[in-house]
Amino acid sequence: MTTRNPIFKVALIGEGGVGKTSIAVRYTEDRFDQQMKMTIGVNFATKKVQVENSEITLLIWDLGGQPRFQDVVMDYFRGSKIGIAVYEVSRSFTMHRLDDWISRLHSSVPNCDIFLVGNKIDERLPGMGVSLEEAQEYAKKYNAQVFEVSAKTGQGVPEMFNAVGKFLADRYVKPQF
Ligand SMILES: Nc1nc2c(ncn2[C@@H]2O[C@H](COP(=O)(O)OP(=O)(O)O)[C@@H](O)[C@H]2O)c(=O)[nH]1
Ligand SMILES: [Mg+2]
Repeated sequence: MTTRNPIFKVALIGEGGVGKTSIAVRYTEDRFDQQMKMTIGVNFATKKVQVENSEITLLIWDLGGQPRFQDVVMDYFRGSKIGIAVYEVSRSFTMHRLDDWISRLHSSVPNCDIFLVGNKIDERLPGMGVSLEEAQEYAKKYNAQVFEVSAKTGQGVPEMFNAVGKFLADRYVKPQF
């Protein structure tokens, strides 16, 4: 069978400070930086994901989340296949602010699928912030899968991106006959 290596654009979205850049860096470089610099504009990273018999490449767009950059980032959504919508599990407003980010993404790419990702689980205090159940309830309106991760420890990060890869392969990579 011919092996193809399709490339899919994946956009990280969410408030500044929730850990979008840290998640991308953890996944693509397997490191963590406690003093991550604020993202200005957009960063790119690529990584290959093996999904059963096919290898796909994720082109990860990491957009600056600061309000004054929002006009700039609009155009960058174009062509995204998945929006990874990131919130911080200890700060529930960062999850609710995702409505805004997702509607912006959808105004550019109406059918873009959403993954909901709660970051910084290493800092979670019992009974505080967003529970997994609350996130799953919130995710329903976007038909989104939910993952909880820590860019700091790496917990859940490869599993989340593997699920993204599997989702893309199931949806877009058809056997060639
Ligand atoms: N404790 C903890 N801190 C994190 C985690 N991910 C990111 N951070 C910190 O949160 C801050 C913002 O991270 P950054 O990746 O720049 O967020 P972004 O603005 O969404 O790209 C930085 O100081 C990171 O070191 C995590 O999983 N756990
Ligand atoms: Mg950033």
